[in-house]
Amino acid sequence: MKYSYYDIAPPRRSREVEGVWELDKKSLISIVFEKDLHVSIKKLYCLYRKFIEKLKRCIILTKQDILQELADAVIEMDEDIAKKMAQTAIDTGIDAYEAITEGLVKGMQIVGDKYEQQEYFIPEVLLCSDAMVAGIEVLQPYLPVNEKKTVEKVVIGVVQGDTHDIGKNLVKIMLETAEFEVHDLGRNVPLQSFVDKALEVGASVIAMATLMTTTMEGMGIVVKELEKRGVRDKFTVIIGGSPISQAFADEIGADLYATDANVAVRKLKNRQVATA
Ligand code: B12
Repeated sequence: MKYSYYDIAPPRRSREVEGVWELDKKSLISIVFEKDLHVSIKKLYCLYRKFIEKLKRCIILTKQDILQELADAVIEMDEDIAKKMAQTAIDTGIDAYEAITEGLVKGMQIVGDKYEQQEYFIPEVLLCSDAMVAGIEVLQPYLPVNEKKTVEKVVIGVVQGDTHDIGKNLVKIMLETAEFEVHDLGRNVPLQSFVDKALEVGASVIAMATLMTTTMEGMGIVVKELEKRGVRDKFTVIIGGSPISQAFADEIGADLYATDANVAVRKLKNRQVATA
């Protein structure tokens, strides 16, 4: 089990910790006065600082605490703490991918629940997502890089009508880490653009995301368009997003479906092995 000195205290904890510090500042002062010690204010301040440093070093974080702090930073919309805790995760040897999925993404899932229970609304959700992205930016350089260079190109995007792009961005990051060359069309992507871009860049994979049931059908239209243009065999079509299922992928004739970013990379890599 790895431990870290808790040098940066997130708000939730710092309130408790500051409470202790305040108490101890008072007791320190009272000792000085009770014992009638002749200590200058400067000396008193120095003693206090040293005392705090010792106290800080007594507070340790376990791996589970760090993951929880990452999740809390997202839920509490705190970009600074998300960045600091992401760095703490790295400094203490936590795997960057685990910090993303078991920390930041777990937090975002709770945000999703709060949104559905109307405890959070769109502005809050956007601030939470900013905190998640801030944490990911710190962790991304530490994601393991796949040694085997891949020449494959992927065109990725969120289908027309849908602007949810947090999950798609995660998939993009993981694909890039696995050395795929990713062409990101963004969100609310006109359906024809998937095919046009894939042909233009010579991609072998088309990855489509949606989080809305109302826009799922767009994925099927893209597959049909590939057939219509006689290029269906040139591409592996992979789809994902919370309303998507294997049954839906089968129904529209997509090649692969993945529940999360890691599974998406694994499935694409496995298929490379199969076709090599
Ligand atoms: C964040 C969020 C927003 C944010 C989006 C910010 C952004 N930049 O993305 C904001 C606040 C803007 C928003 C707006 C809206 N939202 Co919203 N939103 C959500 C929320 C709370 C979380 C989604 C999320 O980011 N999850 C975290 C990520 C990490 O998870 P994920 O996207 O599922 O991604 C994972 C997998 O699905 C997979 N994956 C994702 N993409 C891909 C792609 C591929 C190729 C593969 C293989 C895998 C894969 O990998 C990821 C994990 O590794 C969900 C509720 C929920 N519980 O999901 C509602 C939700 C998706 N929203 C919903 C709705 C209705 C809307 C609005 C229409 C609301 C409105 N009235 O205006 C608008 C959408 C407008 C539009 N046309 O797009 C509904 C959709 C309902 C439905 N079934 O159709 C949901 C389900 C909430 C609900 N229950 O009502 N939303």
